[in-house]
Amino acid sequence: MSPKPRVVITRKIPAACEAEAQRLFDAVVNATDTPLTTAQLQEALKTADALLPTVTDKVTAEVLGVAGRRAKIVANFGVGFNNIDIKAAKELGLTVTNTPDVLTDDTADIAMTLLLMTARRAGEGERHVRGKAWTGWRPTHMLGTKVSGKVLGLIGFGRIAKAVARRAHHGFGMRVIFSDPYPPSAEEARALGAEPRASLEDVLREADFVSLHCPATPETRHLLNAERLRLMKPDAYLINSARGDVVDEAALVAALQAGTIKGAGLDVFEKEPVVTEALLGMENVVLLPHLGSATLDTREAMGFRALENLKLFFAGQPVRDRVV
Ligand code: 8YV
Repeated sequence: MSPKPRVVITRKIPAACEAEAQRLFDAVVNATDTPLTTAQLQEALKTADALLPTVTDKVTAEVLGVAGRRAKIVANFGVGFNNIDIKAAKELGLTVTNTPDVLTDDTADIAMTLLLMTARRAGEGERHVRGKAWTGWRPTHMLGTKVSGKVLGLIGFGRIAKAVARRAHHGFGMRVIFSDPYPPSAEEARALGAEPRASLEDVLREADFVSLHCPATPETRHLLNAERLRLMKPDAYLINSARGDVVDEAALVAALQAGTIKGAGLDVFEKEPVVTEALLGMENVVLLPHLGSATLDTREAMGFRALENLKLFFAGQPVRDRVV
């Protein structure tokens, strides 16, 4: 019997996934659960048949191009793969997979959580109660923004955006508009209660809430820059559960400080885990530590999906979620 393929798993994963990884493979888990360095990632690629990284691992061209590389597949734990240099992987003939579908609902839930929390001032209200500042109910206390009937603008209309549209339209009675370079059929959009707009700029001008759902690529880096943020209504909110790179965080801080937008709900940041200091002091901003897919059910499903890709690869079959 040939030895089991060796797989380096860069972070602690749910126990059930780790057990399955040990059963299927000669799995090495990073017991320290801290991000691996460039040298450690290179070492992993030299000594293992596969790497199972996450968003915190910078799998650069330098890492992938290490001399004496043994690994032939990188099975990312996550749907986003901006942590991996896909162009380099392609050039080197490496297979890269991700974990779509299984985290769609959870991530859509986090986008709605941020939307509701910013609109209804939930973070601020929590701090108010915990800070023992609450003196009691009054008609004008902590008034927020009504969500029902408002316009939600989705930038990108892939799996997660569609799940947000479904929740927002059918659950919260919002009007949904979107822009996407690859729009769905008119029928599919209609079923979700979503109307296409010709451009991203049109969405920004019309929406009361703008929610980002595009991948982080060189083309979408700072898609929301100072100029585009200026197109948003002064009483609109920005929600980001996609990737920090899509927003120019300094420009967002400037817009919030100048009051040209009303608030923001952020699950992702440009330099995670570092968050621009000014944001930490803003009451009209809700900040979450990249919790999009953070439920046990979904993290297990993500782990099993990454392992399924590895299993298929080592069985010589087509992987389920090929990126390249
Ligand atoms: C992941 C995410 O948990 O899957 C993604 O792209 O943003 C998160 O939900 C994280 O990125 C781990 O790779």
